[in-house]
Amino acid sequence: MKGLFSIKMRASRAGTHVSGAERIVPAAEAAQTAARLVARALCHAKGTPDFINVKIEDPGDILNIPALPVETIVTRTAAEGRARAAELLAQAGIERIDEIMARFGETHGMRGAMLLDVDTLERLEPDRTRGVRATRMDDADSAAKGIAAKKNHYAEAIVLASKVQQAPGIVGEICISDDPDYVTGYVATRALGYRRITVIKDKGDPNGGRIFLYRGPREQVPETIRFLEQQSVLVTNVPSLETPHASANRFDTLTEELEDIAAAGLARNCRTLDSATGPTAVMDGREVVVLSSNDYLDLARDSRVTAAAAEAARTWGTGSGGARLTTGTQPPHIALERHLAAFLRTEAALAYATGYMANVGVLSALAGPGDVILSDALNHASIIDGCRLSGARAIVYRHGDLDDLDRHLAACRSYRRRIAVSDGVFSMDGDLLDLPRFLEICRRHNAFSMVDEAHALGVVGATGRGLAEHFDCPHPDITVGTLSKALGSEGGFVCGAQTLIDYLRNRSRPFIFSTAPGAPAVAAADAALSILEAERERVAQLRKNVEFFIAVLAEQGIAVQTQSAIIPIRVDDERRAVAAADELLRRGFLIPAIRYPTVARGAARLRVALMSAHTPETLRQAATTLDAVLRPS
Ligand code: WAQ
Ligand code: MG
Repeated sequence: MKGLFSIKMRASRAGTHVSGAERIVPAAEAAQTAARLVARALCHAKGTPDFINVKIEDPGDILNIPALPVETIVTRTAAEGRARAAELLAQAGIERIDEIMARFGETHGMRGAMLLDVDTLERLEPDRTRGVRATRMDDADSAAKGIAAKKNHYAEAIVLASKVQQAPGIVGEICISDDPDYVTGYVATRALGYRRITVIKDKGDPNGGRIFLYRGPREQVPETIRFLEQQSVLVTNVPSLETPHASANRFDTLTEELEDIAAAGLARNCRTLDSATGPTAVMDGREVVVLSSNDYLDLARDSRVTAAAAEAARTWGTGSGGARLTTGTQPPHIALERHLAAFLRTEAALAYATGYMANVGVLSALAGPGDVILSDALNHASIIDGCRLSGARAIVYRHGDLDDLDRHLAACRSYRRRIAVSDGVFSMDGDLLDLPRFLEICRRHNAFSMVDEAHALGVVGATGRGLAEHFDCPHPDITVGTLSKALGSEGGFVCGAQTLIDYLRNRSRPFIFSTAPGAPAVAAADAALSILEAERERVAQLRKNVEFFIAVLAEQGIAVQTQSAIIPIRVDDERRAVAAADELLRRGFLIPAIRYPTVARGAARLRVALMSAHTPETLRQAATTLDAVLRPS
């Protein structure tokens, strides 16, 4: 006895084996190791045991042996894995391989291994139900590696396999786990070492086993078994796997995550609409009512807008071919920026390729370490990402709670720049920022005020000029907007003081390093803006539609609220929301389910967005259909 203990744990429930493990550790670590093994047994995936046996004993003579060298063979299917295993055995001079592999039909449910004569294919183990169990072995560095803490298939298998190949007469081993979730197995021989085969069985298959391959005289078999069962062995220099996921194909972690997403009812896919999207569109060969487009004023297919895009394509080309600061600026870009600034009555404007990039571009340029951004809890993802990218301190204040904003700003005097940022119309709830109050607080704390008016432009305010018009108050320091919603095109922009715009042109990386939006998109937005200015009845009609729809929903007993054209209908449960959206689509209404992570978990909703072009009949039908689909059956 050299101050070492052999510790064996086995756990069962109702007489059936649940888990087992063993260690050889210095006396000083025996108590802790035993406790860890018990803890591990108590939280085993197969269930809680009703019996745990821990045996702590003198290990007797200990043989130190080196670990087999390890190599990983990546396979994608069980069939491929077994074929590779067979090839390896052939390399090791073993014949009748197909017959040997077929013996795995007999190993299911065995606690130990089959001991098979490779030449005669006779089973040599005295107890064929149990098999031969290799025990009394450990990684010489197990304590240092913390192996006892949880089941580690590889760590245990490499120790076992290294010991087994030292047994007299053993010429190889094949192992397939009986863990339904563990598809990696191995083939081991002294010459080849330990060859891990990443996929050797199908996921979900509870059948596995071990076959120890023996070649030698019968008289030696008892000594082989004694060695496997009695000889204590410490395995030195066990190679560690490069990564925790080395057993898997590198795409497996992606597949697993996708499976988790799907299981939670959160899988996402793109639907194809086979027509221009207006108040109706063609999907899968039939017409559906679209109640979810942000083309609020139906300008994306307006002939004047599409003509402007076509004309710009002919004149300026479809792509700008360069960043704005190199060769990408053309007259349409300048014209649009002037037009936007004039529309919002600010000094200047700057176009971005998308609204997302405008938010990220402003925040990451304006704020950095030493600055602070105060952001509403329900701000759009692009604002959140802008906060992250900036490296500034980000403080999230409670949604719509401007007292909270005020308090936080009061505590942030020591920062170089303070930026308060909010959606103007909150994109998932349709509610409005109290802009006058927001501006007053920002002014008092000398903080930049920044508002994203993506869902406000063309919708909020008598002529669609957004929150400042609605509240009859000044604009924030920074207005972010989009060309992709009410303006029916694509792209984003920032409006504000000339100094701000000059600064962004020099500092905003999404602006500097993106190819300029193409002239067709830019000209389309410009033309749409002219229509918005000329036809203010579109904005009025949209507002009428919202009021009408809320009224007909109320007739159905569905109470909703909005201050914009976004109307959330709360369903809460993710799967129920998806089922409702599917059923609505079946009935010809396209209203998407909005789920985590776009909104909080358990706050799933159907999100209606109205257009000026929806007719009262359509809206009434939509309300009755929503009622039919959502009414608890
Ligand atoms: N001695 C002999 N046979 C055993 C022993 C043992 N100590 N323990 C298990 N077996 C037999 C038994 O029949 C099981 O059904 C079968 O082996 C599989 O056991 O590098 O987890 O514990 O990532 O499920 C391979 C690791 C993991 C591959 C194998 O085996 C890698 C595994 P399991
Ligand atoms: Mg197992």
